[in-house]
Amino acid sequence: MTDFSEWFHNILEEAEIIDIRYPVKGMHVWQPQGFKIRKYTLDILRKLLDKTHEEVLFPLLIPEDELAKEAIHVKGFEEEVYWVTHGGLTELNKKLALRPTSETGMYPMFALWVRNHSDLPFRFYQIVNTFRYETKHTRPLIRVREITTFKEAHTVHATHEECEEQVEKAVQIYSEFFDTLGIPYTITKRPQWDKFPGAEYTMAFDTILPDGKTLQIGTVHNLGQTFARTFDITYETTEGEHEYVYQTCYGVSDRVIASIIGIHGDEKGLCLPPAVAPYQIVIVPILFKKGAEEVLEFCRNMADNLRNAGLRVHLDKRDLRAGKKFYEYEMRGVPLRMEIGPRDIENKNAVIFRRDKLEKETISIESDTFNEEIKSILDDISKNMKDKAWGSFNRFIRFADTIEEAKKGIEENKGIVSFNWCGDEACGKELEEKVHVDILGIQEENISGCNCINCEKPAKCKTLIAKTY
Ligand code: A5A
Ligand code: MG
Ligand code: ZN
Repeated sequence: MTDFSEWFHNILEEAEIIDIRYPVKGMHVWQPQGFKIRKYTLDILRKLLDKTHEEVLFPLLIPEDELAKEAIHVKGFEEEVYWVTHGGLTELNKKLALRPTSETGMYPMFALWVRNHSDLPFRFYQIVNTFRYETKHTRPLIRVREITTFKEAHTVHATHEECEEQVEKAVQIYSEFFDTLGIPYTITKRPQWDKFPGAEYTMAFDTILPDGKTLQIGTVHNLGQTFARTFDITYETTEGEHEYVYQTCYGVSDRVIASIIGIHGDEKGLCLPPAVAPYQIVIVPILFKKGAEEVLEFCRNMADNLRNAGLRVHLDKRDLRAGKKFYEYEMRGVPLRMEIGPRDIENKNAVIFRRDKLEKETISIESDTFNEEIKSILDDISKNMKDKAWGSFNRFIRFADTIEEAKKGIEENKGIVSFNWCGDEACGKELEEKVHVDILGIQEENISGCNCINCEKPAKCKTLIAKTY
């Protein structure tokens, strides 16, 4: 992959994931193939969240006065908010914001819902579109102005301690989510000056795309009592006193789908993890004039059989050269292809082709455990894709002892450089300038016995930098 950006744009178009020709900057159309990948990705996320969360749905519009209430929060988003100012020809006396995120839409309602300690804790999430008037270069799925797949969770607790535990739990949920998708990541604490507006602290997940630039794919925020105080969210304790609640929120977006596509793809196109592939298996019948009907009948039975075992199977009966079909399914990233011709049926064999390894293999179709074997091959594909992705990811990470080494690491190896740092804002910003990078965050706190790579004062933490999307 010589130019990742070009590859990414081409594959979105060729595989019919997203059409970027929609005439509003930063807003794109999900096509059927893309929509399916998105749907299966969300199915995984919903399944993980539904164990401990409940799904809700809030309105898109937030009144100006609610959005403005939390001063730090609104300051962080003011340049990115889209406004609705008119209803038809009538100017609204209260402007309405398209949510850039939903804290200020949800929390006035939370204030009504939380009454006493028995109402707590609660954990809600919603999957919605949010709007951000991004000024940095927009890119499909990566930096969009309509985030079409914004999953935001919001939790409310009685104690600060419970909030910290919730942050840990959220980090675990996202780790499991990315693991299922085979997406590698780092988990760091964002520098204080770059945390989510209104948060006490922010934990970030970053992955690395094939060009060596990092992409923030998820964040978990401990909001402390900031919003509880602003929106007056209180509960009555057993002693009859009124206390402010503690809150967390965490979110992921379309960037997860960008990562699935970008990280697993190759020169031949998409390579989809079985968990999200629209078709996990495609069966291509190899037809000759003689015996074509038998072959088709055999393939139909096999497809039904695999579908009954819970797999997503497509039987491609089109009158096209097999080679043309192979090319298409490789480009579309179908994890497993089966080729079945008259000779295979005779020999009770099928030729399978693994998209991850680009290798053919002959398997027996006779055995009682055929479906199970296919499932275990799909599992092996998932595992192999994950291992491969982590391998490339780890090659992108270097440790640096000096600023020169850090610069060299970023220039030559791309990816992430880790180093010891004092943790001071002024030093951090100077370092970002010197190396032309962003600080992703702190990976390890409370280290001692070494010095800051930049100012040489005692180092307090191990930190990661990279060129970022
Ligand atoms: N309410 C909290 C959860 C929140 O809004 N956090 S956030 O601002 O950090 O956004 C959550 C995630 O959305 C980010 O980690 C990032 O992965 C993604 N994101 C943010 N801006 C985006 C954009 N313009 N396009 C695509 N994804 C975006
Ligand atoms: Mg932003
Ligand atoms: Zn320093």
